[in-house]
Amino acid sequence: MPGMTAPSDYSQEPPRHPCLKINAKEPFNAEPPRSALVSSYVTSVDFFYKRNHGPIPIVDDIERYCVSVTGLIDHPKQLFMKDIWNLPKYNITATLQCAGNRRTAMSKTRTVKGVGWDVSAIGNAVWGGAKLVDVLELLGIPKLTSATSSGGKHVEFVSIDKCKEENGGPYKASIPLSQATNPEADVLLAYEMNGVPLNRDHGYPLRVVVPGIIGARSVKWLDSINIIAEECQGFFMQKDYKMFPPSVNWDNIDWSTRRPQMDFPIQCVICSLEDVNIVKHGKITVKGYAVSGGGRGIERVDVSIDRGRTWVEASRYQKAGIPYIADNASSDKWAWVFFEANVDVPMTAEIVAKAVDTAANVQPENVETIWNLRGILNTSWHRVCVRVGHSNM
Ligand SMILES: Nc1nc2c(c(=O)[nH]1)N[C@H]1C(S)=C(S)[C@@H](COP(=O)(O)O)O[C@H]1N2
Ligand SMILES: [Mo]
Repeated sequence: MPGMTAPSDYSQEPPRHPCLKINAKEPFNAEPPRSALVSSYVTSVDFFYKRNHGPIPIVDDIERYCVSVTGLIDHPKQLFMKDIWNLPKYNITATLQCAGNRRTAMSKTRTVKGVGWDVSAIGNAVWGGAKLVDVLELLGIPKLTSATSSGGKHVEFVSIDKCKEENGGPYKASIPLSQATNPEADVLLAYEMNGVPLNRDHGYPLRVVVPGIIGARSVKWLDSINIIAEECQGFFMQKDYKMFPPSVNWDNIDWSTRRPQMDFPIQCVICSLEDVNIVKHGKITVKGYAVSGGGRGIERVDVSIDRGRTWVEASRYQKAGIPYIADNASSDKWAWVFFEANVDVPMTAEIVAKAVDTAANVQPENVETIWNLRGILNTSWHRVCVRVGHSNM
């Protein structure tokens, strides 16, 4: 790994914003307060959740840093940053969401294994970089290829961070070659986040961003790209980030029976309120984010103040002054949509939000029905409690 090294301890971690809520210190895992998410359509780098599995790598010589592309291709190649910078640059606004978002709430039903997260293991950024499709074209793989002549069907991304789950080896993941070579899938090798070079926490100098699928596949600190026949056999593809039914426990689990999770399902969360709130009067603005996987737009967000007996439709927007229309060219396909509804609640109320995507997928009513032992993909109706009165009541 020329130009980049991976520390084996946490003595050289980067500085972080003091407002982040730390869910695990080493490796560093932290999320912003809920209210910070809805204060800006593009999440600031400081407030963007940080999800790591080892110490943060260090670039000691950017001139020497390169990504090696190997595997089932005719001409393996080393790509330096200048090669990546030379390719057309794209700015893609995409929401990254950890599969473990809202895990803490799922663990209240039954214990789950994994770092606890509230509702902010998600963020929306403008990622700047080269499209993977252009990089692969440099290597002789044409657009819209599902298999290379030597049988390559998957693109594996390998980092250099030392992860205990990999017995000290690097984090890795793969996506299908057909997705990697589809220009419309917008898979990026990103070197910028919100117009500035990536910082160390988010993958400096180069990371993968795969829009519309769980954050786990967007590998940071990219070291090599391998064209392989079968999907990546790493821990995070085969022994983690898979969705199991509620009947599977740690005694009867068979990891080989499930596919690695890719798309994330329809999700929405109220961010203007905490789990329990005491408010002065009943007029409340309910504001939050909604997002779906696979580039599916947000068709509707419903809000209820009576536990889901009756509903009102919230307004939706991405950018101020531009009406959001799902699947329209004016909207950011891969980005979250904010929703807002003004409600008048009685003395006490449970406020609920649920979203519907353009395929008419809707969030499940209860977390119990989607409980899984790793606590991933909690997309159940988001509920918060409100009591009208004084805080000293
Ligand atoms: N090299 C590397 N890439 C990684 C990870 C990691 O630990 N190491 N974590 C993954 C997970 S699980 C998520 S959700 C996202 C988080 O990206 P962020 O820290 O930039 O928000 O990065 C992914 N890429
Ligand atoms: Mo994640």
